[in-house]
Amino acid sequence: MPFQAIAAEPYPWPFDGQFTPADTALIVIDMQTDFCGIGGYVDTMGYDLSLTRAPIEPIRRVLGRMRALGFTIIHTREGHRPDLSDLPANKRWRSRRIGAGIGDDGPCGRILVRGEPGWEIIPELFPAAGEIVLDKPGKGSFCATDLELILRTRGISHLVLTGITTDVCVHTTMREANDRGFECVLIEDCCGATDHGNHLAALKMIKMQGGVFGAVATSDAVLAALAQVVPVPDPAAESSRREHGGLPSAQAP
Ligand code: C5J
Repeated sequence: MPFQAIAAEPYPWPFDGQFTPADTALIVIDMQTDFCGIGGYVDTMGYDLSLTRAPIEPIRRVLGRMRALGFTIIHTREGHRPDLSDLPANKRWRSRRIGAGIGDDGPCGRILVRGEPGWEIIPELFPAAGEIVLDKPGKGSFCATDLELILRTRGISHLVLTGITTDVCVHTTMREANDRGFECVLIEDCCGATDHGNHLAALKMIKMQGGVFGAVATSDAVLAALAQVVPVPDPAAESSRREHGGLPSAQAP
């Protein structure tokens, strides 16, 4: 079931004209309480939660549609082992400087630690049974995870990226994916950053050099593309058309 290209910038996505549930995955990055919930990591750092909560509803719509159409859905969670053995010292040191030490106690449990309430994916976007949930210790989804193996095993070559934050985990993942040859589109209203200027700059960076990391689309454009199915040629009708000099068989003399 192929879908026509999505209206996107700087080119209609994907570059090869069509995408299907068999070759395309939706990635929902780090929609965790720590990044968009009251008392989480981002809130503790003092950022405006409305910026990282803005994509919840657009993601819900795109996720619902792609889920119903049978696309591979992958959710990621940034977080560390409870013993912090995968937490680099510099990451912890920097987070403590801004008053939200990773691994330290906060209103939603230990900040960015696996299994803690703040680390959970928010209820609005909770994964459905059978969807892939990927735990990552870093910003990129390919670093120290089995994401690439999962994508190659499933024959996925195209990625639709959503989540938070645009300029950190989403951008890092898009860059990692692009370098590995995956054809990527980021859905701009399905992403948000702790600084709106950084969100806009991150979108601009993708679109330079003819789409240096891929393309940028809106959720409306994705949903419009998903509403239109490209007809798959019927081999029997095709051979009948050829036999009757190009006329569809119903009209053949
Ligand atoms: C950050 C993320 N911003 N998910 N993580 O630290 O973007």
